[in-house]
Amino acid sequence: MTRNLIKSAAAVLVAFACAGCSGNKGTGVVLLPEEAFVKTVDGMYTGLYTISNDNGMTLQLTNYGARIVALWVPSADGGFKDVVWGYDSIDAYLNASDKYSGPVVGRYGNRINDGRFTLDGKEYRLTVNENGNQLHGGAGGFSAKVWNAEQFTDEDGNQAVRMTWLSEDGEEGYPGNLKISVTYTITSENELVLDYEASTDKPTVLNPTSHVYYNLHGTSAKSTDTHLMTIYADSFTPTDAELIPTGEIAPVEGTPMDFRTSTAIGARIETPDFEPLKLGKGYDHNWVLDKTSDGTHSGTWIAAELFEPETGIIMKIYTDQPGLQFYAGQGMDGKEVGKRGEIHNVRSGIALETQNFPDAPNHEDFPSAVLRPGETYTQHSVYAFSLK
Ligand code: FUC
Repeated sequence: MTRNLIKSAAAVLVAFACAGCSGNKGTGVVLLPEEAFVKTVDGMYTGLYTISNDNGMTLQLTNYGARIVALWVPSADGGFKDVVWGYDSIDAYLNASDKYSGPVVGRYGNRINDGRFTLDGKEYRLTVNENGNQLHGGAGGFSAKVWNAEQFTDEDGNQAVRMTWLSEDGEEGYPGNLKISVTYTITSENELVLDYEASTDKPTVLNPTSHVYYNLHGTSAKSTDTHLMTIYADSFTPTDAELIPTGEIAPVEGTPMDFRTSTAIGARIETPDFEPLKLGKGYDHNWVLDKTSDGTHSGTWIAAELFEPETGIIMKIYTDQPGLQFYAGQGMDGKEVGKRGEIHNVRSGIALETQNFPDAPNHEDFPSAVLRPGETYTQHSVYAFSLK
């Protein structure tokens, strides 16, 4: 009798606990608490935003860097896995030595040689933050800004968060006041959709991307070397030792860069004497996407497919961008402690960034990254989750 009373009291407590779960129905989903993300940074409030679908797939975002902090997707065991790297508080993000865990990066994702480019005959000097080059829009780029966030339900009934930022003329050296928004949507098909939109009042260059470290094991305690990957690309852009493209477009055929058929990430990553892997200390390159459709997701092509046999989780990436940066996490050193107390060991999270080619503003034969007044920049990228 007493035991039953205790049991029903526990049931009531669980029911109350779930009333605060933002509609989350996923078994085993452990939400980060909103309080841990409340702070004032640069005079703006940071917060945590949670959206989900009826299947229980759940996304948590903070507006600091318009950043993904958790993404719970179904796994083959009937539960859910959080497939992104991250930390459990805003303070941990502010103090992290790796600034690129989950944010939108820009204005220019990846590198701009020597931190300079010429547009309409005028040279622009950017801030530099890596070997005299600019990486991911500079130290004060999009990933370091507190964006405005608005949570809403879209016309299809999907939960969404729109992040907006006004990047002022001269920010990190870029011309033009640039208005940008990135909308994150979780669909009923277990897709995470990112829609970018931007406009400027002066000619400028732009290449925003989502810089998330994925691990389909659902824990950074396990290496991503076991993930099987397909990249739909016949060629890639080789780089110099500072990872700046040489301008060459090289075929992947016959090299460890060939992911046209599903291959374990760890299978060839340490291939000796293959120059691009030596320079990158592993995979850290831009693949030139084939732009072929698999018949789904109109207006995009399939960029990559990632699969982890242990959890059965598949992630397919669709985009309308010409390139995909695949970085295998070789810079991780095991010093950072993330969510659930997990250590971020070497190659325990991979970045797959839909993008224009690195340093395109300095290569006439790369796709143009120029945005002019009156034009609208858009990007549509989909991360579709399923099980095998
Ligand atoms: C990727 C890489 C870089 C860098 C960064 C954090 O985009 O291209 O080398 O380490 O992420």
